[in-house]
Amino acid sequence: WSSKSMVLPKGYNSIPAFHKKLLESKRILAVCGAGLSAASGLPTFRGAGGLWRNHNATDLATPDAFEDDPGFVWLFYAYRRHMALTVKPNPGHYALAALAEKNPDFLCLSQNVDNLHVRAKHPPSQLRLLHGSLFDIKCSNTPKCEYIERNNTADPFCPALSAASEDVEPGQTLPLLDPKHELAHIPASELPKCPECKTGIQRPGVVWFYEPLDKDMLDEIEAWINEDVVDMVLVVGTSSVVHPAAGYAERTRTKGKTSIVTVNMELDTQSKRKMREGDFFFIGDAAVLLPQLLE
Ligand code: BV8
Repeated sequence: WSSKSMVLPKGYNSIPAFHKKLLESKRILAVCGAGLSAASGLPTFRGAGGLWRNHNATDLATPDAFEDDPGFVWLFYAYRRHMALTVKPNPGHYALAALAEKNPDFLCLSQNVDNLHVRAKHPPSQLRLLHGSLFDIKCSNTPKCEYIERNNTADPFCPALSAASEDVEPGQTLPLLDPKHELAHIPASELPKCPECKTGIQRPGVVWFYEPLDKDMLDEIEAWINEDVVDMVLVVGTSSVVHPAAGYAERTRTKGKTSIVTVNMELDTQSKRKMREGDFFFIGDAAVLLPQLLE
């Protein structure tokens, strides 16, 4: 079935119709992705200009990749920390934080590890960072070793990684992702050891592929969704390919008439296919659209 035959719901991109639905909505969930931080200047993962364009995610964001070459993987994350530290939250982050302040029944799930929601003062009890944070440091022996420490400042994370942050201006393609750029190999011995178990290496506190998300957090989200009908789900700036994050929007529909509101740069066939009566789709920059929609 071609996208031509797909009928989009009436008023799917009407802001007045959305505002009416928002006024009637009590329990609201948001699922955010890299597109929310794009306007802040952080590249997304997939698509043109994506961080993973020259690599697939499993080169960089898996325990095996870290096991094989921790220095290589740390260069990528030192760069991501460096960039996240040099940019600021955008009006999209602030609009979500303002909605949380106004409505205690609004819960924001974010796949982003850039700490921009926190810097936008999003109420912590209404924010769940599904994939952890670049600014948490764990032990490579996780979960056996439970060491975790917040480190908001070190840039580069350790002296051995200075190559990643000195010669890379924010927004520049990391030498790592530019295959032409020969990178010095950083031996694991130059990376800081875990201060707790003394055997592991300190690693970024993010959830890699094939790693489980925090179980307590998942149980909490499950309970929140099952507690009562969810009136609205905002799906903001995500390609919705990574699970379990990608599954939440459709899962909320089972409880009742849930309006799924997507904010994305493109209305792709996959999204068109999933749209139902009462859903909305706003095409454009989340940093511009969210303030218009939520304030
Ligand atoms: C797990 C952290 C199990 C690191 C990331 C079920 C079905 C299928 C697969 C699986 C499944 N369950 C598990 C899997 C495997 C895997 C998975 O989902 N694979 C996919 C790729 C098929 N999932 C996992 O491995 C997860 N773990 O389930 O564990 C388990 C259980 C018990 C015991 C052991 C294991 C862990 C997933 C977490 C991976 N970590 N990141 C890091 O950041 O480096 S994922 C990474 O991609 C990011 O965190 C991000 O969250 C995620 C998705 O990317 P997006 O945020 O969507 O960004 P993207 O670039 O893709 O898209 C940007 C979008 O924004 C685009 O749509 C674009 O159009 C739009 N946009 C751009 N600019 C703007 C905009 N929109 C608005 N405004 C703009 N200005």
